[in-house]
Amino acid sequence: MPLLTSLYGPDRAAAVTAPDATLSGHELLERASGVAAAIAGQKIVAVDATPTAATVVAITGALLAGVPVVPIPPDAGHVERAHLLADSGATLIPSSYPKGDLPPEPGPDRPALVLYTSGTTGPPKGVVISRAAVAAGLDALASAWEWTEDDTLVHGLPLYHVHGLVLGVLGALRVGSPLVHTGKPTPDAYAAAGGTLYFGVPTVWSRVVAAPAAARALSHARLLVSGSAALPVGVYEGLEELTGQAPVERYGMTETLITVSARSSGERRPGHVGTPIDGVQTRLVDERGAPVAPDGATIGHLQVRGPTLLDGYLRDGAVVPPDLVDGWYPTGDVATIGPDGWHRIVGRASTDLIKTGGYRVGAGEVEDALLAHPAVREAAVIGTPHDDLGEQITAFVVLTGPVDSSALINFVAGRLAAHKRPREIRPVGELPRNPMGKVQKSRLR
Ligand code: MLC
Ligand code: AMP
Repeated sequence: MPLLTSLYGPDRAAAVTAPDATLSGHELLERASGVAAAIAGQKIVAVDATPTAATVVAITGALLAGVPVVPIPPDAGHVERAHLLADSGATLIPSSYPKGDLPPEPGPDRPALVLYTSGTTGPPKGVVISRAAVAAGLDALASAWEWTEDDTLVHGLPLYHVHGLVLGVLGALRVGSPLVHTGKPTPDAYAAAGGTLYFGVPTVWSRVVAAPAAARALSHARLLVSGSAALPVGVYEGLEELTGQAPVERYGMTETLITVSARSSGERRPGHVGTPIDGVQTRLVDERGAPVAPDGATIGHLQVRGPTLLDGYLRDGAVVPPDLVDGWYPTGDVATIGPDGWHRIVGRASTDLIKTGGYRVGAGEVEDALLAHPAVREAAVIGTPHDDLGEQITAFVVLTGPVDSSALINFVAGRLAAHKRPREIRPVGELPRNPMGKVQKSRLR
C-alpha cells in the first residue's frame, strides 16, 4: 500500500487548509507530483518547514519521489540551520514547481524523513525514519483512535517534528482526512476550526482550559489527543469538565514514533498514556538491565521494540543503527507499567533533556551556545517547573564581565531555534561540582 494512501484513491487526497492557502486534494496531488518530478533522483532534500500548505506540498512531493526530506525549523538560528544543512548534506528546495504527474511508489525500506532532535550533549542529531516505520505507526494510531476519512483533523503544531508532521500531516494524507492547520495552536483558532479530531501538546491544552469559551466549542469534537509531554492531571480534568470528554493521551518520541496510547473506544486515565499500539512491545528494566515487575508501582527504564523504530542516526551520509539492547530501544524515559498494561511516564532518566512547551531541548546545545558568548565562562542549563510550558529553560552562568540577561537570551536566540533560548539567566559565582569536577545539576534545582 502506498505510504500516502489517500493520494492514490478515487477521490485523491483530502483537502489541506493552512493560513497561506487551501488546497483541494487534486491540487495537492498535482503540485506535490510537480515537486517529485523536479527532485527525482536527488539524495536528500531540505524544506523550510513553515506552518503552511506550501510546506505540505514540498514534503509530500519529496515522499512521492522517495527522496528523504529534512524539515528545517523556520526560526532556527544561523548556527542550528547551518548544522542541519551541513550535517545532512541536504539541498534546500523551494516549495513551488510546475505541476506534474504522480510517480510510482518508492520501496517501503527507503528513508522517508530525517528529523533532527536534541541529545543531552552536542548539536542535534538526524534521526532517519523509514517509510515502513511511518506507515506502521500511522496505521496503528488510525486503529487506536478509529481515525477515518470522515474525520477532519485540526492542529497548529510545527511541521518539523513527529507530532505535527508525521501524525499531523502524513497521518491525514494516509487516512484521507481533511487537515486544517491553524498556523499557531491557539484556543480560538482550535475553536473556530470545527474539526472532529484535534492534536495538541499539553501547553496547548492548558491554554485551551484557560479559555473556557474556546474549550466549550470543542465539545462537538470526536477526539482530543494530547502528547509530546506529560499532561497535568488538572488540565486533563479541566478539558473533561469544559468539553464533556476526557483527552486521549499517547506517548512517543522522535526515534520510535508513537508507541503507547489510550484507545478512543476504551478507558482514559489521567496521568497515564495507555497501552502499546498494534505491533509495539514495551518492557521496564532496572539500572543493570534486569526486568522490572509490571506492578503499576515499581519504576523502571522504559524500552520499546516494534516496526516504528528509527533506522538509525545520519552520520557523514551513512545511517548508523541505534544502540539497541537485544533489539529493544532504550527510550531514556522512566515509567511504571500496571498489571493491566497501562503505562505512566514518570520522567526522563537524564536531567539534560528538557521538555518545554512539548519541544525537546538538550541542555548541552544551549550550554554550547551560551559558552560562545565572550562574557560567559561556564554555563549549566536545566529545566525548572513552569505552569504553562511544563519546564522552562533556566541557565546558570559564571560570567567574566557584566552582561545583560536579555543580551544573553537574544544571543542564544540568534544561534538556535526560538524555543531553545533560556527564559531565565541566573549569574552565579561558581557552579556546584563534585570532586571529579562534574557539574552537579541536581544541586542547582
Ligand atoms: C520564547 N519567547 C521568548 C522566550 N522564549 N521571549 C523572550 N524570552 C524567551 N526566553 C517568545 C516566543 O518566541 C513567542 O513570541 C512568545 O515568547 C511566546 O512564547 P511561548 O510562551 O513559547 O509560546 P508560543 O510561542 O505560543 O509557543 C507555545 C506552543 C509551542 C505550545 C505553541 O511551544 C509549540 O508549538 N510547541 C509544540 C512543540 C512540538 O510540536 N513538539 C512535538 C515534538 S515531537 P511570538 O512573537 O512568536 O509570540 C514529540 C513526539 C511526540 O514530542 O510524542 O509527539
Ligand atoms: P521528542 O523526541 O521531541 O519526540 O520527545 C520525546 C520525549 O517526549 C519522550 O522521550 C518523553 O520524554 C516525552 N513525551 C512524549 N509524549 C509524552 C507523554 N504523553 N507523556 C509524557 N512524556 C511524553
